[in-house]
Formats: sequence, structure tokens, C-alpha cells
Amino acid sequence: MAFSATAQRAALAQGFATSIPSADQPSKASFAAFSGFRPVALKKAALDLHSAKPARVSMQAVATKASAFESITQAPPDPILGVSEAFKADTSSDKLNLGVGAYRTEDIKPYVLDVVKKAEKLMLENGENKEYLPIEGLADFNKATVALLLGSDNKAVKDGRVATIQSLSGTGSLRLGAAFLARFYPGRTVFLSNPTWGNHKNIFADAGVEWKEYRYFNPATIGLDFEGMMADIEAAPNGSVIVLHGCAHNPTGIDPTPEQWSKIADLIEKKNHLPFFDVAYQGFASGSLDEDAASVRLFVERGFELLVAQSYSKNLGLYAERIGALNAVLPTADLATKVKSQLKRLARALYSNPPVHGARIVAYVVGNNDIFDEWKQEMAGMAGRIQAVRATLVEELKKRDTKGRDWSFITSQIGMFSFTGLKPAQVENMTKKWHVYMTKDGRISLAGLNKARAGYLADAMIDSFDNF
Ligand code: PLA
Repeated sequence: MAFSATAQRAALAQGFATSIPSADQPSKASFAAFSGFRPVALKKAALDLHSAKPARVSMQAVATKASAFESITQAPPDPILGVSEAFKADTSSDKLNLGVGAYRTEDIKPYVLDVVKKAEKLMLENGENKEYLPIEGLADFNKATVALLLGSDNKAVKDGRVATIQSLSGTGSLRLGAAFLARFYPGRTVFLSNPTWGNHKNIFADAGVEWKEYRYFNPATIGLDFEGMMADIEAAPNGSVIVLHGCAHNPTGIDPTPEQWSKIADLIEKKNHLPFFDVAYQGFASGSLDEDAASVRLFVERGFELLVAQSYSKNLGLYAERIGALNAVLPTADLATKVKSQLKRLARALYSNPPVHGARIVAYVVGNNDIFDEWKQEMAGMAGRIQAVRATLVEELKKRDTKGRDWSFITSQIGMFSFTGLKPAQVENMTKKWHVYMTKDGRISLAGLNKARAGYLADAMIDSFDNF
């Protein structure tokens, strides 16, 4: 329904304007239920709105016309972002949002990094414009992002064997990679860790790429099921795509050791699989950008052809800027040029070109030595706060635990999350009774906790483990 501003103002004067432009009130019945509805007023408004479409006529049309979308059913809430919606609706002052992986300060407030503010100030001073970026993104960003990932003097980059394209954060970069696989590596199966970040399944399924799972987590040891993982990667048809979390595995917080990474690389090479790394937490696992990129760098040094999706949501706190990149490492510069041209073609059809603001922030932070060093300190500070909260939570759990359980998994898991082992009924108790919001798989984001609330969370966990 298109209404002019004048028409909306006229309707407002009649006291029911909110019903008119809202898509939430399409039916006559719901419109009639709206308080203040009077047929006389509607008639008058319809006349006042003469230059626009009379409101009553279009309401009836909506109510009686069969929709092209009539068979659509309600989609379920997103398993992660839906938790934030439920949290917002809860009015309890005890509530805690440990669902989405978003960093909070020790006061449980969102955090804008100082280096981001500095970069934005410089951007304003320099009078940066808002022109369209090229399809592949901001050149300075692309240079900076691949250097952060692979190291500033990486041989593959120097040889021009890496096709880098700025994309819409980690999710958009993965989705672009999935579209690329669907078109240029058709009929292959993508293998995801079990468990994995829930959206991986959506991303590949939506691109029309079949996915299966490889074993990853062993509930008995609350550790990596390395044998299971290796057996499943071995059993996958040669030339499959293996999705690997570069660091800080989500949701388990358990990464392979360097020795295990090396064995995984041997097997993937033997099987001629294509690794697709998801690097969403570089700097957040250990607090060091270089250490957290070690897995990807190992594969690149060994000469693998591979894909890597990068995200700056967490390490620079740029959640809403949607800044990330897809990198394709190829055997030759010529192939890298061709692959990049095809990635651009896919991106052009999907979203044309990426947003500039976040890309400039990254380019400014990485391109300015002082700000870059400051960023490393800030990042180590964030990672350190999460580690401190883990330790406090373990202490608080031990104080309350009468059964002598081993809680050390909480401090040995890395990144933002702890995979608690809470079962769905226990999670339900966490939320219904304690107002602690978390994902159904038992994952909690420790980035959303502080020391002051650790005792409360421990109470909720002990109650849920003991009584459900
Ligand atoms: N890959 C992994 C493994 C992730 O955990 C996330 C984010 C992303 C990619 C994508 O993030 P981006 O698009 O913002 O770059 N996972 C969050 C948020 C933090 C989410 O689900 O979207 C999570 O709570 O799991």
C-alpha cells in the first residue's frame, strides 16, 4: 500500500493512522478490533485521502483476495538470533542473554572498540565519501584482510595466488563461497562438524549444496572426537568439501591441537578434499591474531587449494557493519584471476557491491601502526575478560556443587562459548525459571556474562543439572 505523507497525516488526524500503512493489520477484522475505529471516521478519512487510495477499499481487497503466498506457513524463530528476541521480551530484572556470541563489557553493555572510534574520527577528518565500491570491495581492505589472515609476507599472496573479495561479514562470505561451489564444483558434498554453528547448514542448503556431518565432539570426554573426525573425513568421497573452524570452534570451544591439525591436513591431502575454513574469531581464541590463524597458515604453507571466510564482527566488534571477506587460495596466479572474476560475477548478482564503512575501519586500523598495536591490546583485553569470567564461573560452580563434578571443561574451552552439556529440558529450566537465555544445544556465550552475575548463573546451572 502506498500512501503519501499528506495522506498519512490526514489519517493520523482521524486517530487510526497506525492501521493504515502497517502491514501487520491486513484484515478487516483486525482493523475493526483496533481501538478508536469508527465507520464514520473511516468514511471521512477515505474522502480526505481522496488523492491517495481510499483506505476502506484497499482493506477489503486485502481481506478477500486470495494471496499468491497462501500456502506459506510460519517459519520457526532462528535458533540463535531468536533467543535475543525472546530475551528482549522478558521483563525480569534477573535476565541474562548468553545466546548470541556478542562481546559485552564487565557491565554487560555493548562495546565499541577505542580503535574503531579512532578510525572513524580519522575517516571524518579525511572527508571519506560514500561512493559505490568496486564489486570486489575496498582495495586497502582486501590487502589488509589477506595479510592479517596469512601473514604480511605470505608467499601465496606475493605470487598473486589468492583471490580476495570483500563480502558481507562471515555469513555473506560463506554464502558467496557456497554459491561459488554450487556453480563451479557441482555435485560435491560439504562436510560440516557435528555439532557446528547452526547457520552453516542453512547457508549451504540455501545455495543448493548438499551437506553431511563428520564427528567432532565426544560428550564422554567433553573433548574432540579426533578418531571419529578422522574416520569420517577418510570415509567422505574423494574431493569433498570439508568445512573447518579456523579457531575457537563454535559451539564447542574445542580446537584440534597443532599435531592434530597436521594429521588432518595429511588426510585431507590424501583424499584430495577441498578445505573451506570459517575464520570468525581470529584473535578471540588466544588473544593473538597470528596464533589464531595458525591452522589456515599451515594448510596454505603446505600448498593446499582452499577457501577461507573471514569476519570482523567479533574481533573488531563490527557486528552491524557486515564486514568480512572470502579468500580463495589457488595453485596459480592465472587461476586466481579467473576465480576472482567469477566471484565478482556472483557477488554482482547477489548484492552488487559491499558496504564501505566497515571496510574503511578495518583498513584504517590495520594500515596505521599505532592503531594496529592498540587493537591487539584491546583484543587481548576482550579475550582476557572472557577467560577471567570462565575462571569465576568455575569457582562459583564448585562452591555450590555438592556432587563434586569436574567443571574444568569451562576453562579449557576457548573463544566466546562454553558447551555446557545442558540438555533441552535443562535449558528450558534455565530460561523459564532463571531467565537465562541460551541456545537449545546447551551453549552459553561467556562474552555476555560478568563476574558479578557468575554466581547467579552457577545457581541456575546447578539447579538445572540436579533437578532435570
Ligand atoms: N561463523 C561462525 C562459526 C560464527 O559463529 C558466526 C557468528 C559467523 C560465522 C558469522 O558471523 P558474521 O556474519 O557476523 O560475521 N555466530 C554468532 C552470531 C556470533 C550468529 O549466529 O549470527 C553466534 O552467536 O553463533
